[in-house]
Parts: sequence; structure tokens; C-alpha cells
Amino acid sequence: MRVLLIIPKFFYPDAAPVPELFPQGVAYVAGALLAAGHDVTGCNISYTRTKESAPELLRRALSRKIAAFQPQAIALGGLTPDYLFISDAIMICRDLAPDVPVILGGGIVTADQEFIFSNLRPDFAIAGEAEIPIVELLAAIETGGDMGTIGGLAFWRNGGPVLNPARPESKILPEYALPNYDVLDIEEFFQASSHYDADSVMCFHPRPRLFTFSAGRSCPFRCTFCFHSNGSIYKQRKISKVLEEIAHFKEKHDFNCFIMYDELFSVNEARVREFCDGMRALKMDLKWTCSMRVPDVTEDLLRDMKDAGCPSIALGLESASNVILTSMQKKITRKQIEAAVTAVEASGIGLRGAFIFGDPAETPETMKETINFILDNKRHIFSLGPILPTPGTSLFNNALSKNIIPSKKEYYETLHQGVFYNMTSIPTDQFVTLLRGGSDAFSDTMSLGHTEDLLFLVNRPARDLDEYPRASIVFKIQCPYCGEKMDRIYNYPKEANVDELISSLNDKRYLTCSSCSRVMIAKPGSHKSIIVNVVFEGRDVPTYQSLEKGYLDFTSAAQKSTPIENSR
Ligand code: B12
Ligand code: SF4
Repeated sequence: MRVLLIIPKFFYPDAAPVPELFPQGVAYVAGALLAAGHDVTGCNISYTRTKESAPELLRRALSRKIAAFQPQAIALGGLTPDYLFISDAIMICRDLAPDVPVILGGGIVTADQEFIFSNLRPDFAIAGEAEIPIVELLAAIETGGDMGTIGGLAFWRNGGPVLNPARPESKILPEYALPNYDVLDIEEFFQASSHYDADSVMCFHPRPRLFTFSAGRSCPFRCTFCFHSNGSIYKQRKISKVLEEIAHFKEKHDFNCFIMYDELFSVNEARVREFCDGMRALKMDLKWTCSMRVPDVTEDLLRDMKDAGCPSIALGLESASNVILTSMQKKITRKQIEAAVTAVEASGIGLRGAFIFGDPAETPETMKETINFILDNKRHIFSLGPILPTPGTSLFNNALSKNIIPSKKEYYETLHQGVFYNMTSIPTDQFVTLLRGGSDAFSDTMSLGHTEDLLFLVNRPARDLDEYPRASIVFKIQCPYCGEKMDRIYNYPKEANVDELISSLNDKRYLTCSSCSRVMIAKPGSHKSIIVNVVFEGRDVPTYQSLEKGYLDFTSAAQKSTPIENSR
């Protein structure tokens, strides 16, 4: 069958391109469909720059694809916040191709299948891992087979929804067909990405081509705010298979860095060591990163990982208060967090730590405790944000039962607006002030403490950007800690205009030293200079072209503060 796969656009209905991390799940679905002999094409508007609204862009892209490809099935999937995108996409598909069956999948279905199926009304909705059921479903559609035997499928019978029981899960992750990225415009992702993420995540590559892999799915823990879109059983792959896949895609897509997408990569130390040995044996000069759990972090393991190409890790730290960690069922303590941070520093690896505020047990005191911890450890990249209760979590169910989320439908329909649900007994104003204050204090102290004040100097471009397929901004940096000199390049798509390029520099930027992994925050409006060159890559000239002299300083540039936009 001809199957059209639609990838949701992050932050829809905002039309701005979002070259975020590439969604891997839909690439697995594409791989499974191709392996089963189907003809597959993708529709991905995430990187398109346009003056249209996002719904207009989506309609135009879908009508072009549907007219050209004449799909016999349309499949789309995403996460809970993709509700609005999925709702619009289904409506447009119904309009343009009323007889083509629509299949929905991904975390949004797994977390809340009955509600999503009944409200968005696709023809079919698959909960959990979709590689096997989607192939079974297409076979049943083609042959008129029995839908009732397909595990995890929702379908309509006599006008009512039928939800089949979930497919049994095993502890070994099956070796599904390799994900396929060709049909999903991965090259456009490489080209479009400004790699802001790559810089804060991966920290090192002058021109990153960022790829993703998974060595396991789900997680053995049950933190109250977290959901497992791939089922409840923690499933691992053989490391040898993961390494084979890395070598295969290196050859095919020539990426130079990658993220292990596993919820938790570090549950089993021996496995991580095996992976490190394998990465060294591959000799591919690849940088990579992963998420670890605090108790798994030791200095020796981190040194091994760094040696195998991992310059930086992510840790879900969540809170520095034991009361909150217990309430979240995080099964870690502040003491363990402190030990992990010490191990990180001793090993010289980079750290991105996430803190989330707003657990029901949160008080002004616990918030301050966490903020003070962050300020005391401001040598790392930390993110501070409010908790979003998502379906499938105990936090969401509690918020629903306490009427903090008064209407599920409204919850879904307004998610893209960044609504804040206050699950604490702290007044919302006070909560917002404390969190914003902590976030600002963190950035400000970081900047002053670690960069000794920086000034962006931008070499103004000599010619019109339209003449070039691609433009870049280059930060020429000398690390204030170890003295290493490095270029940091941000790529911009062809259509970006000069003002856009320059105004994008007004954001504070995390720059992480490629040698010592320590963090500098480059903030406009201070004194010491970083040279920033805007350069162009010519159509026929693979190297950078020269620049016109003339500097623009950002001494008076406005700074952004941390938004918590809408609150309830
Ligand atoms: C990488 C990642 C991201 C990336 C890319 C997201 C993406 N679309 O893949 C970014 C950084 C953008 C991201 C953002 C967010 N993420 Co995220 N993210 C992940 C992460 C770490 C890996 C995803 C992944 O590739 N998994 C591996 C693949 C193979 O699994 P999969 O995507 O689930 O795909 C399978 C099935 O779901 C299904 N499927 C998927 N797509 C499709 C499509 C079709 C047509 C079909 C039929 C089936 C299907 O089949 C796939 C193969 O079996 C997961 C954790 C994890 N390890 O899963 C969290 C996770 C998916 N994220 C989560 C959340 C909450 C978020 C945010 C809301 C966080 C926030 N508060 O901002 C945002 C939402 C972004 C948005 N869409 O607006 C939750 C999802 C909860 C939910 N109810 O949906 C997860 C599970 C983390 C967690 N444990 O809480 N995320
Ligand atoms: S937060 Fe981390 S440890 Fe907790 S359930 Fe989610 S993935 Fe597992």
C-alpha cells in the first residue's frame, strides 16, 4: 500500500521552523512499513520557512503530497502536546482524501487511547510500540481481515469505539527493521537546524549533524510526573546490535554526533561499559550523549564514557529537596545528587541537569532550597521549569481528580499555549515569581561568574544572504577556564535575512568548552569580547567566504526573561 506518514510540527500553530531533535519513533514506523513492502512517503513541515500561517502551510503541504502520492493510508503520530496539530491534520486529510483511512499512534495515544480516539476520531489508533501492529493493520485493511486480534488497536465497530487489549511485552526489545529517515527529510533537518540544541546538548561540534539511537525503551522506575510511551516494561537491546546500527547510519547519513534517546541509558553499568568499548572499537570519531540516573553516576564510569566520545551527560535531578524527591517517587536523595555532581566535576564531563518545580508537596521553602542548590552549583547547564502534568502519569490523574485540570478537552486544546497548572498550595503569583527569580539569578550569576562579561561583536555580512544556499554565525571563543580557542558555528537556512540572523544573537547562549566541558553563558550587553562572524557558504564554494569588516555591538540589546506565560 502507499502510506503517507505525517510528522507533527513542534510548537504548532506557531509557523516558525523548529529544527528540534528528530522524532525517532516515526522513523521506526517508516522502517517497519518499508520492510513489509509498502511504499512510504513523509510529510514534514517542521523546517519550512513561510509567511503563511502554520495551518495554511500544513494544508498546502498535505494537498501537494496527497495529490502527488495518492496515498491508500495516512498515518500520523506524536506526543500529547501535538494534539492541535494532529486534530488539524486529520481534519485536512478528511477534506482532501475522505476515503483514505487515517491511523494515529505515538505517546498521545498510548497515554490516553480512549479519549484521544473518541475525540480526534481517526479510523484507527495504535497504543504503544507500533512496528508490528501497523503492519498487521494494513494487511487487515487490504484483505478485510479481523481488526479484533491486533494488540493495542482501537477501531470503530457499529459506530462505537473498540479497544483491543495491549500486546504482551517482553524484556528483550525485538530487533525491528532499522528506522528509515530518507522518507522523512532527515537531510532537510541537518540543513535547517541552527543546532542551538546541539550546542547546549552536545557542546562541541563545529558543524554538527545530529543523529539519534535507542538501546532500550521504557524505564524500570515510576516517577509521578513521567510517562513511558513505549509500554511499562523496561526493554533492552543487545549492545552489539546498537553498534551495528550506528556504523550503518554513519555510512548512510554521515552524522558526526548522536543522542541515545533511551529514557535511562545507565541502568546497567556493565552495558554502558560494553557500549563504551564498542564505541572505541568503531574508531569513528563520533561524539554522543545520553541520560543517566543519579545513583548510577560514578567518576570512573564517567571517565570511561568521556574517553569513548561522550563529552556531556543529562541527569534528571528534579529537586534538591528530599521532601520533594520523595513525593515524586524519584528514589534518589539530595546526598546522591551532590555525590553525582562531585563525580561529574572530578571526571571533567559536561552536565545538563533538569530541575522541575511544582510537585504537589512543593512549598516556598523547598523551592528556595532547590534554587540555592542550583546557584551553588552554577558551573553546569541547568534548566528550571514548571512541571507539566501529562496524561498517563499519577500527577495528571491527581490534578484531574482535584479539578486543577477542570476539563480534559480544554487541557488538550490549550496545551500548545504553555498553560501552567498549579498543583501546589503556593499561590500562583508567588510560585511564578520564585521560579522566574531563580531562573534569572541562575543565568545572571552564571554569566558574571563564568565569562567575566562578554560582548558580541558581529561582522556584518557583506552581501545579500539570498545569494547563498546557507549562512552561518561563527562565535570565536577562548574558554575562560582552560584557554582553548574554538569556533562555534550556527547554521541558518537560506531564507533567513540578515536582521533575523543578528537578532537571534540577542539570546543568552550556552557555550560549552570542547576541551574542558565547562559552561560559559555568553550574554549580550557586557564587556569582554567574543568575535562573531556571519559567513556564507557559496553554492559552488564549499569553504567559508570572507567577510566585510564592520562590527555591531549588542551592548544595549534587550534580554529575554524566562516566561511562564499563561497561568491558572
Ligand atoms: C527525543 C524526545 C523528545 C524530542 C523529540 C520528540 C519526538 N517527537 O520524538 C523533543 C525534545 C522535541 C521532545 C519534546 C517533548 N517531550 Co519528549 N521525549 C523524547 C524521548 C527522550 C525519546 C523519544 C523517542 O524517540 N523514543 C523512541 C521511539 C522509538 O519511541 P516513540 O517515539 O514512542 O515511538 C514509538 C511509538 O510511540 C509509536 N509511534 C511514534 N510515532 C508514531 C507515528 C505513527 C504514525 C504511529 C502509528 C506510531 C507511532 O511507534 C513508535 C515505534 O514503536 C522520549 C522518551 C523516550 N525514550 O521515549 C520523551 C517523551 C516522548 N517526551 C515526552 C514529553 C512529555 C515531552 C514534552 C512535552 C516535554 C515538555 N514538557 O516540553 C515535549 C513535547 C514536544 C512537542 N511535541 O510539543 C514524554 C511523552 C509523554 C506523552 N504523553 O506524550 C516522553 C515519553 C518522556 C517521558 N518519559 O515523560 N521530546
Ligand atoms: S523520570 Fe527518569 S527514572 Fe523516573 S520514570 Fe522517568 S525515565 Fe524513569
